[in-house]
Amino acid sequence: MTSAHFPVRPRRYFHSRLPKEAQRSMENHVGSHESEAFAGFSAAFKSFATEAIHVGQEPEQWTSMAVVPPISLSTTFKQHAPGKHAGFEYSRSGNPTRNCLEKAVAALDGAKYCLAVASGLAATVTITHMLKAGDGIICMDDVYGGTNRYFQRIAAEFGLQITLVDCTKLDLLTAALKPNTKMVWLETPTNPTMKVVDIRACSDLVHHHNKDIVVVVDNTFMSAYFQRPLALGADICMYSATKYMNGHSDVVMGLLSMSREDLYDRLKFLQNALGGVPSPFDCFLLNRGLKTLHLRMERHFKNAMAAARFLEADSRVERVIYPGLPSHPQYEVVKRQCTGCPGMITFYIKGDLKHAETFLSGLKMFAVAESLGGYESLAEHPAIMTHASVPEKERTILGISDTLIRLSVGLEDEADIIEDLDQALNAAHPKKK
Ligand code: P1T
Repeated sequence: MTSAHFPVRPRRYFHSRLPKEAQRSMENHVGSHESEAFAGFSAAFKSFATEAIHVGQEPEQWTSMAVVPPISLSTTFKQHAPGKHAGFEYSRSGNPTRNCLEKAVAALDGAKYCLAVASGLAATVTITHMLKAGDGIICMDDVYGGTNRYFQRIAAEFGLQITLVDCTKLDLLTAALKPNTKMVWLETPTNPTMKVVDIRACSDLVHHHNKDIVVVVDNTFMSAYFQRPLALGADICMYSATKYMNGHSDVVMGLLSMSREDLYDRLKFLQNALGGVPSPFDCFLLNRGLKTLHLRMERHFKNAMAAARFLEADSRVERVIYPGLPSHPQYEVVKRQCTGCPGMITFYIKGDLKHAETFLSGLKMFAVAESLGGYESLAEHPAIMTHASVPEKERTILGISDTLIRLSVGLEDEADIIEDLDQALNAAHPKKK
């Protein structure tokens, strides 16, 4: 038996341990959001915080009864006899610390299974290895630059047919479906133009066409706290866990959640056979990060909402794209599909490249840096930084222009965030005396 056979705890198992009366009172309780920013959004997922803190972490699994899962650094595990082991053989195929993390993430995604891999891109590569030369992938037109680069410059070289489609338009998705289509890759909200895809509508459409097409959602921007792609019909929920899931900008990791056993068996095989697994120390850190995911995301939303409103009202800003604002083109989908919005804001500054650069250099608290989803506020210029590998023609069509700026609003004090944005806007557009 390998670690793959350790069952993920059934969801809501705490619930079933409670006295009947407490169970009844909990059944009426839906997770509550505290900030007014959440008005109109779907209710929080039930028992999310409890599961983030407890699922997969049971002290009884260790002879020491450690409350915090230990970091199991051993690369190999003693067998009672050849082929007869206690759940673990070799750390690439299964590791106790990784196991705790995978169980917790599966619960948070409402999934039966989860697999952790070495990075978000390793997750993308692992999934794509389920396909073979000649198969077709439909990919959302706006995705993280590295995902675009992998599909167009590596997977395509191996004979996979990549078609980029704006999946916010269902007729375009319908037209793109071909007999060889094996996978539809959605990212929502998209990086960096924040387009929101209706996961339920796309999954239904694709599966109605052919139930065997695998629908993947890159859930990096929303995190498990704000969006559950599997409950909306997707087959695989994928993360760059480097971002919100970890939340502390100190781990690079990818995660894959799924409930279909056939997909799990194949991806578990690929996780081991391709070999891109995370270290036990990184698993420990990520597992720890999950414990505060709910608290962090609520604060990211509150801060980002305030920053988005400030920017939208500012005459030095051309346009703000934030899914939490009623001005977002897919605002109705967002409210239906998500329980809140993350700290990611994209905006166009008035002027040209010089204004964008002066704004970025003028920031004092925000760090100009790639990545996102950590406790600290970051700002970047996608055309020069994260999306430089996207061909210029595609960038132009997508609106990744010289004046586009992407913010990852952190957990600092709201007033300080706005003050920093304001003074950097002043640097780019000095007020006339
Ligand atoms: O960096 P890595 O953990 O390999 O994840 C890649 C990835 C996948 N999907 C999305 C939506 C992402 O944003 C990323 C990584 N993105 C950045 C580094 C960035 O600054 O946008």
